Amino acid sequence: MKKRMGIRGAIAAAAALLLLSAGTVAHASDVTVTAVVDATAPNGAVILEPGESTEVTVNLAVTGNQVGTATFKVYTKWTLTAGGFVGSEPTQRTVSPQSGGTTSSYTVSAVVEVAEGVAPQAYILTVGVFDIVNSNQTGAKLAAGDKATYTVTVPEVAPPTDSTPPSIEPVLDPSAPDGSNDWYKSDVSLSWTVSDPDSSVTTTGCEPTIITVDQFATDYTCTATSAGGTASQTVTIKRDGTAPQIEWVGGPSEGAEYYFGSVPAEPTCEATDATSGIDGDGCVVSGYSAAVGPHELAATATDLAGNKAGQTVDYEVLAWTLKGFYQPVDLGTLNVVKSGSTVPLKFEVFAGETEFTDVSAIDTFKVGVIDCGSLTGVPTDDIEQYSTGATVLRYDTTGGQFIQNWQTPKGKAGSCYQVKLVTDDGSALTANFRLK
Ligand SMILES: [Ca+2]
Ligand SMILES: [Ca+2]
Repeated sequence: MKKRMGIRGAIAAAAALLLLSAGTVAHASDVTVTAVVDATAPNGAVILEPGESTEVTVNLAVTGNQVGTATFKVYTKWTLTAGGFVGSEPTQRTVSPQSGGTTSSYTVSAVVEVAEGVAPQAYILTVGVFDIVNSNQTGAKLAAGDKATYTVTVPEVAPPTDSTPPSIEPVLDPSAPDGSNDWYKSDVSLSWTVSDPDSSVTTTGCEPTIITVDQFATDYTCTATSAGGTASQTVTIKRDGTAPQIEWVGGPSEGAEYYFGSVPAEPTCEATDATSGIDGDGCVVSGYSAAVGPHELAATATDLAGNKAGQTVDYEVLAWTLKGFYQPVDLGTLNVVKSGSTVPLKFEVFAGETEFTDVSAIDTFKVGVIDCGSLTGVPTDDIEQYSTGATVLRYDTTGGQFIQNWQTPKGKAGSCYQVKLVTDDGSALTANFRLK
């Protein structure tokens, strides 16, 4: 007997579970439990955005005759996901035996929440009881009754309003041209700051870039579009980090030596620049000299970006070689000569191996009185040979030398004189005389 009753009870429980899932009234029972969600709003509704939740009250009524004790369960939490409602956190209630015509009530507080990402539309939550267990296996038993429904509407998210296009700002490093005339001389880093707090942005031409090579003026444009419209910004970048090229035109050669009188004329220079061009000063030469001594020529040029170029040429101007005075005059001694006589000053002038034969190479011939006392101790030498020719400077082709005939002052016996012959290059020969 007990065994057969147990079989019937199992069949009844299976039928109850089946009916619960089907959402209809259990006709095989004498008593039903009817679920109603939110007594103040039967078949109520709520609007919840993703992430929001609300509390609801589930009212349950058990009506009719029930022989033994029974239990049922109901969820206290419902989560709306992309796949529908998922119940959790079940709570259990116990129904005591009751006679026909009576009703017992049960209240369950529950939470309904909407997960993030749920699409906007209306969803129907169906609430019912489950896991009904009856202590008696015969007679009137508890079974599931009607289910309640509850509508949860996930609203359309209102599109953001945006009436302004994105803001665009170029970010430059260096922040401003570091050369003259708006030229950059160093590498230029360009990026863009694009923003729109109101809506999403798409961009064109806003990729960061680095300009490392010289270029003429080039435009870079960043265009950005949002729901508020399209904006664009343009920056112009020109770069010249290269100094001009300089070329000498004529002039002395680097490291060269020139004898005085043979120095090349002052050179000019030409400057070229591939990108920004040469500034108004052009190519400038300084330091030229044809005088005896070492010299350094400098050529300088600046381009419009401010890059400077310079070149130098070092050369030396050599003095002439003066030989003489020859006999009868002696150098390093005090020549003694009769007052009023004419002394031939004989000498040669060479530029390297080349001998000058033109009197134009001679700059000056000067005679000055000097204090004989300053010559004390200097050996003396009598001049026995006096000149008979012209008293002017000439080149004597026979002797292969210059002759400057100097007529000594008359009536100046006892006086001392110094003669000094200076050539065009500044070289000089001097000799001292005492008249007798
Ligand atoms: Ca905007
Ligand atoms: Ca340049």
